[in-house]
Amino acid sequence: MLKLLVSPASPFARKARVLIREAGRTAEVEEVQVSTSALATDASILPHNPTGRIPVLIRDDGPAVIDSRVICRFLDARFGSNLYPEARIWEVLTLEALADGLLDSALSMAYETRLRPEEKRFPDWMDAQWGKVSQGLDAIEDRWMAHLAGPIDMGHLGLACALGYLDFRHGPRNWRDGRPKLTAWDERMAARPSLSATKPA
Ligand SMILES: N[C@@H](CCC(=O)N[C@@H](CS)C(=O)NCC(=O)O)C(=O)O
Repeated sequence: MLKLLVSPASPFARKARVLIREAGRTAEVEEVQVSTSALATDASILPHNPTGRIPVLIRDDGPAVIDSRVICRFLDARFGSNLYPEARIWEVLTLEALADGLLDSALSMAYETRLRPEEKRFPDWMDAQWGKVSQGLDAIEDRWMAHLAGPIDMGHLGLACALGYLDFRHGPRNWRDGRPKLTAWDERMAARPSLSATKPA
């Protein structure tokens, strides 16, 4: 049995959890909840991932797999779920990387407000990180909607997880403003059972 180290709020872990549900293979992966943060690592992660980050996929047939992009690729290969179709592989990987890039910035902003003491916070850092999120969302609204109208792949799922995290941690910044196409797309995606079952909490 595969074990996936997750937390209910983690958008990177959510990508793998969504893939497992899209593939209909929940019976084959035990999701193990850990409580970890950049300042307080859950010790159970470290033997598998020395950076202390989740998600981690613990296998019974080989070494653990780390990083959501590697885990999703591994699970897709194992399940044959075809969420990385060869015919458009570079677009899929690029969109997944872009969604992860939004998440890197959004997560670092959440750490800034949730972990850093108030007197040490740096507003310019927050603005610069939100700038990256905004630029990424604008690029998607301008250039990726044709891809997003096509069959579901891991780029779509990664992006839906990133948008869900923006709502979860940065709702007041209202990412939907000025992005009607992405807003409508997100509404349709959020109704998928894989995404509604894994909403961050
Ligand atoms: N690039 C990694 C990022 C993983 C990541 O940053 N995970 C967060 C939770 S969403 C984490 O474990 N943070 C704890 C830490 O930074 O020590 C991935 O795609 O899996």
